[in-house]
Amino acid sequence: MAAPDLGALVPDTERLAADLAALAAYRNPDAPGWTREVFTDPYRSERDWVRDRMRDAGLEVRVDAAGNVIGRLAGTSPSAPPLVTGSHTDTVHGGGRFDGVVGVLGGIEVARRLRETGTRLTRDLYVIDFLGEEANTFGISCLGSRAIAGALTGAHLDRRDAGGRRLGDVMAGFGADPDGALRQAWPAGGVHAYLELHIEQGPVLERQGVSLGVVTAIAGIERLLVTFDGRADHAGTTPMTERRDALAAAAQAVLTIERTACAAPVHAVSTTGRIESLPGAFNVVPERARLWAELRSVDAGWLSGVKGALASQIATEAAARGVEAATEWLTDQDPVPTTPSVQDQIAHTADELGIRWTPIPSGAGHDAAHMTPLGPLGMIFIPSRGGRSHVPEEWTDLAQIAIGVHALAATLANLDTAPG
Ligand code: HGY
Ligand code: MN
Ligand code: MN
Repeated sequence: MAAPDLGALVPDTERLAADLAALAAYRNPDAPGWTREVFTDPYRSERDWVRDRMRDAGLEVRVDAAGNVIGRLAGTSPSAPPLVTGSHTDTVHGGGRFDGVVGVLGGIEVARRLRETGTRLTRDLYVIDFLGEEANTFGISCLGSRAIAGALTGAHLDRRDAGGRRLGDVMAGFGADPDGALRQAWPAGGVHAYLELHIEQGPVLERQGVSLGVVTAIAGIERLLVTFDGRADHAGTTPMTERRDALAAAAQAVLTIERTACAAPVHAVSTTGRIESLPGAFNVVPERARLWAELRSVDAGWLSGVKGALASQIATEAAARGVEAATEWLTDQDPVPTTPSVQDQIAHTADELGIRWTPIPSGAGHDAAHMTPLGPLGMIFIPSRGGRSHVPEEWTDLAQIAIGVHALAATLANLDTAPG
């Protein structure tokens, strides 16, 4: 079979812009920025739109038990291990227009361009809009990709949110089949390669003036919930030396969590994203406080090793205030190195297309991190303006998105004929 004309696979930029604008219209009008959280109505209607766009692009579309929207473009040898691309279209609260979206719409545009240029791949190409990649109120992200990888468990489905809702019930209410989602894992090693296009969500590519990032590793994430129990007292009459102030202990823990990452000898970040305190009155010393935080690193040893030390430091500091601190680890997502042969394929393809690239680790988590059991995996990054993401200001120029989609299409075409 003749080698594909990679130059011809350049995306239709106007069509891509129209898709980006159409998808961006699906958001919660009462929330800031682009808010399309998992299981919400804007998310539900947006995925119906994605399903229709996949069909318009000539893909056979199905929604699996976990609620993943999966489009298939048949190859000439459907029995060969397939190629897979995709990402997510759910957002954080007050998020932006490009996180995840460029990977889903980019995959659909790749399918259109392959068909329009008559470029028949040997292998089937799957384009997936994974369910619920973002962290949610159940403390478990990447719901759809975990299900495909066989990593979604019954314990996950039994998780409850602050309102007492059970994840499995909420998935069923959204139209998924949660018990079926536990039995739908794709065969281990059954995929020729998984390749995801995503915005960098950081400042590196823009600062280096480079169009493409070849992702070398995806950071692991450890999320924790710490509960502090002190004693409520009158805020006016209780001497400072006799208080058991749960919120003061939590505030100290926030800084301890921050210092833990700052002092790390390897790549590490930490964030306390939420804190709450009870009874929450001006004139009562807080009796109970809770904080939700996360640690991230591409260094697996540091990330797993730091947990014990951090939990005991938080408990010791709280005890010095007469407050009891209990740490619960909510999720563990190990750091995932991408596959060197896929990294090389992306880099080689970018060279062929004359696109400047640089190797880059991902501080953000991605569905790709869960695709490891299925086969070789890679990610392509495109620049984020000012390094901003998870905010309404999130932005990537259309021309940069087009370069990323072109690189995605051409790398998939090259991977198609590359040995397994
Ligand atoms: O949180 C993350 O890293 C990803 O954007 N969901
Ligand atoms: Mn994302
Ligand atoms: Mn995100």
